[in-house]
Amino acid sequence: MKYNFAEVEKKWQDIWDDKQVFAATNDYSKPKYYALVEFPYPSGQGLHVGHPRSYTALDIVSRKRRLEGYNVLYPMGWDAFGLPTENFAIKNHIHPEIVTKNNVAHFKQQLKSLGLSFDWSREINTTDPNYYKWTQWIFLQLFKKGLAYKKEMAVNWCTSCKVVLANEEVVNGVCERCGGEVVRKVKSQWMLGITQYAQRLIDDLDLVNYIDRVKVSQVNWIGRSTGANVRFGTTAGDELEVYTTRPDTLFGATYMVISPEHPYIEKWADRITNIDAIRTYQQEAARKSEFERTELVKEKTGVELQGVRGVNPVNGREIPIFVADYVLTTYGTGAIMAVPAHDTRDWEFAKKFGLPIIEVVKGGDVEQEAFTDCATGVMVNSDFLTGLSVEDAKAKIIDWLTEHGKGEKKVNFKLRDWVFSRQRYWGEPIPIVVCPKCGYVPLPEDQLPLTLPHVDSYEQTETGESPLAKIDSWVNTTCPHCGGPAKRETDTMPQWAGSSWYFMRYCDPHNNEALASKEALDYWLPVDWYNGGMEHTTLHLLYSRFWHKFLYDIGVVSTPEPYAKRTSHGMILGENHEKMSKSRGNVVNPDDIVKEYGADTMRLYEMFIGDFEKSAPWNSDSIKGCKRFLDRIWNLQDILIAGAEYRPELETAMHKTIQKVTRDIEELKFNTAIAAMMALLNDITDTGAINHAELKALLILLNPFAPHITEEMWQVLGFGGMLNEQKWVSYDEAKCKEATIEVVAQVNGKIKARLQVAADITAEDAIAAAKQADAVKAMIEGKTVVKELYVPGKLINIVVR
Ligand code: ANZ
Ligand code: ZN
Repeated sequence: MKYNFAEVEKKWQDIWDDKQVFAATNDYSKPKYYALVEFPYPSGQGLHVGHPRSYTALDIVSRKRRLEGYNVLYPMGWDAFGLPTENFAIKNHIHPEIVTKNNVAHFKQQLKSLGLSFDWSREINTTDPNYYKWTQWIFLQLFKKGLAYKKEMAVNWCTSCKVVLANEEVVNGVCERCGGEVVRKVKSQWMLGITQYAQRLIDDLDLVNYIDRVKVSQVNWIGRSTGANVRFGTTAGDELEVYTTRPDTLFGATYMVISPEHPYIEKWADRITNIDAIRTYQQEAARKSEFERTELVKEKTGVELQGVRGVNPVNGREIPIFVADYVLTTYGTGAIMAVPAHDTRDWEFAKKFGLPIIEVVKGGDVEQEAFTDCATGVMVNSDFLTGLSVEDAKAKIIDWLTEHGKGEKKVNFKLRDWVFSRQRYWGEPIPIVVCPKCGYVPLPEDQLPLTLPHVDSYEQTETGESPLAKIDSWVNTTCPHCGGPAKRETDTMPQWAGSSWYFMRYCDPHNNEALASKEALDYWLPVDWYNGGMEHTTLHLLYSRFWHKFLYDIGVVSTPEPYAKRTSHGMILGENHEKMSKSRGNVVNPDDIVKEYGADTMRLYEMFIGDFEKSAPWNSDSIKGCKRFLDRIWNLQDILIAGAEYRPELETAMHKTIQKVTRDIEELKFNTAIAAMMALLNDITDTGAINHAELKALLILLNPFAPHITEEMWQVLGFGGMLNEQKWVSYDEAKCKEATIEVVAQVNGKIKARLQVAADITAEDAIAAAKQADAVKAMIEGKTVVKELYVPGKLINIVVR
């Protein structure tokens, strides 16, 4: 009887759906397990074969946990606000709501066809007003605590999307979404004060179990740096404050640099004799992205500011001040002391502009290149610092600066506050009213959700305002505070908003009184295991940790961290080892695979494709191998015999495989777990039979990977109940070891015999056994044995002369 996967898979998907088999219960007395995968953006392209890699992995974990007796929450939803849908809507004149609805329907049908055990009763959608009501509510709480504020600032402006981008959305100097040119533009923006949480976002990584590369990239992204703020004098009278990580090199400062946006340029405009040249330079800098400005390989540019000079606080020496765009306005104080002898960028700049290079740390040849090593150097040319190590000099100069009121120790972070405004339609409206008398007034909570009005066109205004600005009836409102005429904020939230707290909503998705009940949050959080792409390590993961910590601070959630464990899967590449993309024509559509081979094969294959954490190329032959394996499992029915215990000849193999699969799933080694089951199948067929106990155990082990075929066999064979209601199989540690093993016997390094010996045989017995083998006997008779040795589990070698 041939296995009809299409029929069987549909059958079980319907049964699981009807019986809500995978719905998490609200019985909070049970031990819980919360498994989470990043919810997808429902794009027009539909599911990609990369999605099921993550979803299947945690589906396996979830199914295993259910069999282990946990109340499992494995939810799914839609991160549906955002640019691609809006751009599609603009192009095709279809409301983004409809576009979203269609895309979601398509995605959902695709996910269901994979037999993923999501609890669909908890499905959420970030564009649903019942959902974004709470996104807006969180924003209001942030606002009330001063963590949401408005600020005039230079922002990244995508010239083609006509939208302000977060720094993180500018990749290699171009727009992450469209590849368009990005320039700087000053705009008033809503900001979120994530930097106030920077230290905790680093420290609390100690509380969680994240894979190392995720931890490392979070720490690097936050970019903590310690140094000092130093106040230089100027001939204009003002103090000019710089941030430096190397205050020890203060005697080597030969010039200063301020960023083109530094406010002193305006302040000193009357004194600056070359103000026109400076203004021209400012305009050029404004056209460059931050990435371009700081790129090391780019040739340094700058203009000396004529008319004002800096004064070094340690020696009163006057040095020139430059305006140069390699100094950013948004980091430190927007001004630096330049030490060309020991900083590469300063060295390049000094060489170009013919500025002096003074060595203050011995150890390199500063005429050839900057000597940046500070671990071994000794201070020179530095007055009271001379002779000290760099570390000691740092401490001493900071003391000196503090004493003289010229500076102090300072910690800085690379992390910036989060630009939270978008001049777009398809996002959550920001629930703020702008009153000419009262300023920014939060919308009263009972007026939430503030829903998106319908508009005729989704384009921004010419000046780059949100399309909401065009609807007078929506914009004009009354001030909740004074009752006078006022206007609504027309900016919307960025796509990252909805995903910053979605894992909380799953805990209690239909709640209208709170984002979720305290009881539900206390029970389910933290998420026990969260898997997602490395590309979300710095943005989504950091943003959601920040929101969670804020909500922890105001008592909404009870744990300081949202995710107890975070792992990340590798990308699935095209058959030619290149990234899958439409333009390369190497995209594999999951629907085609499911249709041709079935969902179980697709699942098994995606888990067998390679190390879960590494990228892996698609391979059509390997899919066929997985299909064959499942067909052979199906055919085990033909050799089924009675028996309620493992047969002796299979006992070790059974226990060993159970142990391996049980452990491998926990360690993300899905590929080796599958390989172990394949090996067990071979062992079984070698014996020519399988009994009930053996088949039951094998079906339970395989069920999380291939849920349809295993459930069907369980039913067909009348094993009783549904497979998903059974218990995970246990193993006996002592029985996992082989009773006998094969070792080779060598004489003078040449293999003479293969022996079956007890796995725990002593060296003495092994050597004795080898000597009994005829071929060995023949070789050593009448000779002198000069050496004998047993390599446990492998070989016996006898050296004769
Ligand atoms: C003098 C110096 C001497 C520096 C030396 C380095 C080496 P982190 O925090 O590790 O990235 N810097 C400070 N503010 C800056 C800004 N707004 N734009 C560009 N560069 C800036 O590095 C901090 C160092 O980067 C600071 O220490 C400063 O150069 C520069 F041998 O000051 B240093
Ligand atoms: Zn008012």
